[in-house]
Amino acid sequence: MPDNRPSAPLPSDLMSRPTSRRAFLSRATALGIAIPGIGAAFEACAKPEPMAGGAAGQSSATGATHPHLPNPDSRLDSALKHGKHPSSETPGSAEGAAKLPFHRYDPVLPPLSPGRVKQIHMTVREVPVRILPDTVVAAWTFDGDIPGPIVHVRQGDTVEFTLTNHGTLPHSMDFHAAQINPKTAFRSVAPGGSVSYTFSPKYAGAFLYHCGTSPVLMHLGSGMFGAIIVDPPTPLAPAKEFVLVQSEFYLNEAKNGVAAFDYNRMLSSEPDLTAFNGRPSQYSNAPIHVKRGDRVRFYVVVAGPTQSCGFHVVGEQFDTVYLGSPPGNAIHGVQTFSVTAGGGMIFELVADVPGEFVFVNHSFGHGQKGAIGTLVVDE
Ligand SMILES: [Cu+2]
Repeated sequence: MPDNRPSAPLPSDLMSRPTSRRAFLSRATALGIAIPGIGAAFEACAKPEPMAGGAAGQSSATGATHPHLPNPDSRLDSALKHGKHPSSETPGSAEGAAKLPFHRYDPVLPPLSPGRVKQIHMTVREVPVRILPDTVVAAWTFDGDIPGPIVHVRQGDTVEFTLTNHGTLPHSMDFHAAQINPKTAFRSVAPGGSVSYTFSPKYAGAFLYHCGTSPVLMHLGSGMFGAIIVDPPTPLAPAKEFVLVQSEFYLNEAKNGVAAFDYNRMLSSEPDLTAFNGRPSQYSNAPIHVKRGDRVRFYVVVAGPTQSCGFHVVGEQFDTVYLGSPPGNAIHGVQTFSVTAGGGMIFELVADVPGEFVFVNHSFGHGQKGAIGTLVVDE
């Protein structure tokens, strides 16, 4: 039988797109869109101003030079001024890049820790990340990787969260699993400072977390995102569970072996690369393995910053897709379902046929750019 699997893209093919980039820039210039104001991303970030009102009882800031930064709010994106051309290049963002090893991001959902109070401490780090054997990006991260760590809690748990900023710009944390006043909890914290808040997830599901500092597009698009998985009170059926966070890469030409994220390119919505868990095609090269008869559960979270994911498994069908909080909101017998940017859904299949099954963003432009992998069902 012919092998009809989509092939993994070649990094070299994807990274050299001078024609399309030039075409984009000239088109953008002709249309007079967006390009002028983009620059002040860093001005908006770097010049904190006093915020009216204090922190609510649920959250606090410590150690920051400027404890009350402007509320991270995407509306501020429109307030960008003329000037610089922002990229993710910051003082530490290329340090040690040459010796940085490539590692596969483990997609396995970590087990629930005991206890109903979950203390989570993340650090902001502006560091290089090797996303392909031959490609290093200047990233803004939670805990030094793209995506940040997978958080696993249960509905109704008390999540005591602290973010400490070891970067050079203000950053923040927005948990989509929280219902909390964003103006206080999700506010930006200055370099050297921390912000803490407590929330209790009201719904089960697969949720995004991300930096919400203005411009959100730049922070989210430079690597500051991850997944928080919330279990329902009654556990779902036993399964092999995997978390896939889809994201896009909009990169400058590499300088000294490190490519910075480019805000102008992010506005184009035409990424160079896409990926599940921060490395294009990593699960094509090192597949995910399960055994025949396993129930397989994918928690698919889409960080974007802009594109959605039509999640599909070639040669399989989902027996259940939870559109919202499980165990409700289930649909059955599904071929493909779209998870929008900023969303998350749970996809289940029963691996009763052995073989190699490609999972992919069936919006195939993005699949071809790296949002693709292989599930191997062993006998
Ligand atoms: Cu940030």
